[in-house]
Amino acid sequence: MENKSIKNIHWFPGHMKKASNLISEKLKLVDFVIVLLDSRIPLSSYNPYLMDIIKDKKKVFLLTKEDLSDEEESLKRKEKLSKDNDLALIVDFKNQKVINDILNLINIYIDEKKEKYLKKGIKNVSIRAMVVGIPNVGKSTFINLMAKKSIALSKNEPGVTKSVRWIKVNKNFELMDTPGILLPQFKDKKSAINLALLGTIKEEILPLDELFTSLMSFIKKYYLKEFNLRYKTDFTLLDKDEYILEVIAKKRGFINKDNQVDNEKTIKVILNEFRNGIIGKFTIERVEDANI
Ligand SMILES: Nc1nc2c(ncn2[C@@H]2O[C@H](COP(=O)(O)OP(=O)(O)O)[C@@H](O)[C@H]2O)c(=O)[nH]1
Ligand SMILES: [Mg+2]
Repeated sequence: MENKSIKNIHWFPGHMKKASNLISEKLKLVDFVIVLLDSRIPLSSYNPYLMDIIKDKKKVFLLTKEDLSDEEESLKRKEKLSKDNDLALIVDFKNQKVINDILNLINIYIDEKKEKYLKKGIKNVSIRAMVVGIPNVGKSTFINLMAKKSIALSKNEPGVTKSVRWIKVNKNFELMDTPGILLPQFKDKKSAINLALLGTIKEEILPLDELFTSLMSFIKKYYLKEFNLRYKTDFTLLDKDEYILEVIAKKRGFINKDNQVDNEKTIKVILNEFRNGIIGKFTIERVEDANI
């Protein structure tokens, strides 16, 4: 049973290859890559397949959805990601100010390039980047924010790949207007569950009760206090998941006609509140979990 449910959600290697080829092709046109990672699941949004393709490029990691994740964990993750020539920043795209922070960071690369070219007597340099990330991580939101800030409309690039257009953000920086979409890679069942918990992959792919069990074991381990605050309950580590569901269902009136607890509805509501930060700011994949 366990292995069966996960088997179906492995992407065909062909799909992964196609997505990667598209990215490799466009990669030739840029100086560096902006990799978006969901700060709540930085491991599962870090596709090792892609990381291999972009290993020779400089990277700016943006840990997105700062408003939904555990600040302390995001800071630790940022430290881990900022190494060699790579930069990292924790971002909340709901806050417009974030764009300036990102541009300040990118200035580091611009200055490096300027310095290199100045030696050759070239004064005006510009730098180009593309955005990559798994679905729902905030790629479109970010590109739209950049487009609003830009000084020029996207323009077609004659001669090069026809489909590539650039957003001229300022005189030194251009951003490819279409992101590279990554398929999340399910390294293991845990990864699949984490992606399903946040709705990155359809929750129907895993049985809802299994998802709830995983959610509760995570909540019990790290955030029972916040959970109790949200539902005005006093659950302890000893309480069984069925009991927790029953209590919340009754409080919310999620009872069927025949007086049965509507488990499905209750789980869906709790999951939805979890995803939207209503229960609290949570990081599922924590720095002590694994090394990246
Ligand atoms: N709370 C929050 N939501 C965000 C943030 N960035 C993006 N979103 C939301 O996440 C969802 C997916 O964003 P989108 O840009 O379409 O992701 P894409 O699939 O990578 O292009 C949308 O509902 C966005 O409004 C963020 O920093 N915080
Ligand atoms: Mg999008």
